[in-house]
Amino acid sequence: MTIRIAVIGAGLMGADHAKIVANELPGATLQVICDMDAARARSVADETGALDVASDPMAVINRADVDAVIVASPDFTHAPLSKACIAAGKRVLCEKPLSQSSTECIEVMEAEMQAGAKFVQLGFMRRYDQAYVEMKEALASGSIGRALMMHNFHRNVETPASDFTGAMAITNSAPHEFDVIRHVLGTEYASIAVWQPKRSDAVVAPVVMVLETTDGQIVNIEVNNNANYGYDVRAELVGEKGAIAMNNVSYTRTDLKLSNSTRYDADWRTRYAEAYRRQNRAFLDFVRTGVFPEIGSDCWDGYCAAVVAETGARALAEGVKLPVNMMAKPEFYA
Ligand code: ISE
Repeated sequence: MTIRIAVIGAGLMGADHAKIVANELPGATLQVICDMDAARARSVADETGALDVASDPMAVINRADVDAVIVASPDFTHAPLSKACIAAGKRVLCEKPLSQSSTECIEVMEAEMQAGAKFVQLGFMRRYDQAYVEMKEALASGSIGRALMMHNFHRNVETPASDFTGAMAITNSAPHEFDVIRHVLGTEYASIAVWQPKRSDAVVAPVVMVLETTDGQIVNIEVNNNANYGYDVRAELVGEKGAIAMNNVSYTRTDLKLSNSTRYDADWRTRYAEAYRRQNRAFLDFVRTGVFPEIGSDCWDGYCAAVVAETGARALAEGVKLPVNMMAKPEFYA
């Protein structure tokens, strides 16, 4: 039986998810594209062969011919739409963040707990990227010994929006690192401190964060949303016996004039194309079986990312290192 999927939001990420559902998810049907902008919904539907278009997300979630939902609308809609999916008893793959407010994340967790089952998988797709998978395996096998440090870079060509700020580097971009690092290390954060170099012409200067984990590891993260040259994510996990670093994915190298060069991706959609495919296949299995994907991000993970981001934004504003204070993990998410 095919799973009929609605994609809510026909922007960059919605269009990308629609293509994956249409072309790379055997067993799924792209049932509806929903966007408040009817022309945008139509254009994505035409491109992907979606069966229908709509403009009211709540109505779409409740349609009898929709089995599962992908939410890729603006950030502030993620939590209310996830709650609507829970109320309708439908599994949802919700783009990150679950919410930028940890209080709102708690509300979604409460809705899930009341429903008695997990319904929300979060789109922290990096967990499915092979580099992070191998880092986690290296720790599990003991090959590099116990983890000591993790170094991370996250660079975009330019800020995604003109009103982007340094705080948003922490609340919009860094949550990917916050999530995948605690997933790889299997620990939580104890504190965060944040710095920004001063640049006279800065639109958004880079942000450098240092976090301590509850297991005593040190994590540093540079987020540079205006790196100019390409989408560049790097990570190196340092253990007591060795280290494991991510290689940039590049199929070719050009040799010319006594030098060689490789290409950068323009953004995350191509860099993480395989991770998105794996994530969305895991979501389809979740819809079919009701068993939450082994390495997927759930609402608790969304809450953790939101708490670290909120604390990081305050640490930047106040210029001090702050403790990361999280609620006790509910038994339901253990
Ligand atoms: C964007 O919102 C994302 O989610 C991307 O994956 C990330 O790389 C980028 O920095 C964010 O702005």
